[in-house]
Amino acid sequence: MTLSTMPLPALPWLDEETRLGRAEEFAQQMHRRRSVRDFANTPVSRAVIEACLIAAGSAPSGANQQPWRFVAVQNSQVKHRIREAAEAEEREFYEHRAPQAWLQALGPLGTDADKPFLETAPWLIAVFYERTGLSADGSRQKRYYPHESTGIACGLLLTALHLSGLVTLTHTPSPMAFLGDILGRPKNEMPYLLIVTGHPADACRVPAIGRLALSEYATFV
Ligand code: IYR
Repeated sequence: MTLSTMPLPALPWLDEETRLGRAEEFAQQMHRRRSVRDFANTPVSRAVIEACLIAAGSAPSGANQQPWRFVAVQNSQVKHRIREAAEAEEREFYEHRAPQAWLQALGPLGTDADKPFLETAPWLIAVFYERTGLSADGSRQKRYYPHESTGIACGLLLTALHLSGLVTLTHTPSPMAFLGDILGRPKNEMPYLLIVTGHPADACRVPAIGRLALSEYATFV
């Protein structure tokens, strides 16, 4: 196959002070992101969700296969069905499936099987990854690094939502097969994550938990 190329889209050349200033300001903004479980029912426009999804679609992916698929749910009946199914799985998890050590690790977050935010928040974004794709001749084609690629796209999506002034929860009811059933997704798509987004409730509080210092998670050689 012949390689077709194009010029790299222009990037600004920043002086060191501006570059460092931007990097530090961005880091500060991102450290204000918190997972939120207490949402207001204030609406958020579809245009904002679309713009954030367009940002997510810029993620790098294995062999540029772009295996991520997003279903943005605003419909109350669909949100209700997702809540019912997620809470059924969560009750099973908290009451039977979760090992003691896992429940202990979750202690500081104060989570339980009740997920009212799945109906209160204006948008639920169900994320799927393609395990295989359909090629032009109708045959099934393997996807490369679909989890990693979709994870990066989700990181960009969370960033875009945060910078748009919204809060998010990365929710992983487990197992999540019900998402594909409720949303009528094809069998080659695997559920990956449920991102809850909207505005925080008035006087919303979050667990007082910390973040690692740079030296604890980064090494320079
Ligand atoms: N899915 C459950 C449990 C849970 C698991 C992890 I790992 C968390 O970081 C938070 C919760 C729930 O949503 O309650």
